Amino acid sequence: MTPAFVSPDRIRSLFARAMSDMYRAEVPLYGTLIELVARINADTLRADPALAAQVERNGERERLDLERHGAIRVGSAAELSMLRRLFAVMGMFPVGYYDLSVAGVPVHSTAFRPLDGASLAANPFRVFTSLLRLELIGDAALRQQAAAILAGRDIFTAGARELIAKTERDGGLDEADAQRFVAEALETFRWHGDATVSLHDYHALHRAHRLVADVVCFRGPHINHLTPRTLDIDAAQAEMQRRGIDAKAVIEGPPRRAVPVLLRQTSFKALEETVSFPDAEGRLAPGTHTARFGEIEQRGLALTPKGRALYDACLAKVRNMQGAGSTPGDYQERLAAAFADFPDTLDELRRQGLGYFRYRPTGAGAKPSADERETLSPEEWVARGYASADPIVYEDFLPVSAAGIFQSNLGGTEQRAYAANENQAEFEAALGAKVDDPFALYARLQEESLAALRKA
Ligand code: OOG
Ligand code: NI
Repeated sequence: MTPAFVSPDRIRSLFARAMSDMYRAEVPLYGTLIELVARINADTLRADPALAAQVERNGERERLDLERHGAIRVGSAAELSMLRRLFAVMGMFPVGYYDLSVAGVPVHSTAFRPLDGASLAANPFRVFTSLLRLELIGDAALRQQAAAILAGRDIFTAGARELIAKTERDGGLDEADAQRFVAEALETFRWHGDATVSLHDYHALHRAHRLVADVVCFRGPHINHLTPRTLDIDAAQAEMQRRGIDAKAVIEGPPRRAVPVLLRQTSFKALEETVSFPDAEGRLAPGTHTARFGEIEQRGLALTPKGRALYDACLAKVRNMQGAGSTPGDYQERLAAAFADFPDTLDELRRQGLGYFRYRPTGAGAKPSADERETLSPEEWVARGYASADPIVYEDFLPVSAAGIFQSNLGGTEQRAYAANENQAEFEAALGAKVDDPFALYARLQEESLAALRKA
């Protein structure tokens, strides 16, 4: 008899819940953000029935209250490739490549997330995962020391390794194993109040780059934030400030718009936490480390390559304006000005091919003839009232925003630049797999909705 496997979607939901409970216990301010976002979302939906209907049609109402992304940073190819196998158990796969070295952060990254529409609707939990690039650290001795420390640690429990291998061998896990897997996997993401290196070594690694210290000096890649999704980030930002939470000065991403696009994010600054550092005799010395923070995001329409190119061009305009990003001042106004030419109605965004849409029969009034079914363009389906087109939500990240979030949590003033050296092939070699192209995934969702429309 074949065992009854539980779905990867269920394992991911269990894991996301366990992770949220753990982070809430470890970082109480996270609990405050969750509560604040839930209230703003309920208010927003009540005040905007059209948005409420769209969220309902897109099957997003359920996922909205669960929706989170987290982030971790790992130190070696072995760690990254094992993480890939761990996330695969939960139906999460690497999507996209992000080079953050351009922004002075010596990492490159991907996002592990579900791929298809049904899995995203069940629970879109994602983890932004960065790999440290020791080769970007100038000091050769320090580089070697860091590599040696990393080679000597195992960030996975024996139980997690065993259950990953079992999934790969048998094709799934039963309920009891799934529960055990979640508990074992959680251990990898836990915070450790004790470092594995002396305070002296910590400082040396910290001087190379704060991020090197964060990755190298601990037993595991502690989750450094867990982000809920709001329907109104301006309200969330105002509420954070009203409550005296130390929020980032500016909201990353596009300006506020009638049709939200891509991703807007804000965060509260990383906490300075007490950590103990062992010396050579095993005595513990007290010190501190800042890594963990809180973030809120608003997600909007996924853009096509054409839409994304326009977004990047608009954002570049703001960044070239004097003083961009340095002070909140009139940043939102400069941002809005730079995006003035970016279409801001669903119809325009769709007609110009700037975003991805999910088409559905309206089910009202006129129906297409068999002939029309074959020949009409998506635009004609909408124009003749046969179909509605709702925005497909952006499920990924933005490198410029991610860099801004990293920077504001690395202690503000620190600004370094590494020469741009994006190296996706090397990242994929470390990962042991290719990353998926996000545009292809959105195009597939759109195509599937059109195919269903023609069949309906
Ligand atoms: C990841 C920062 C990127 C986002 O939302 O863009 C990120 C990190 O600090 O490790 O989470
Ligand atoms: Ni984030």
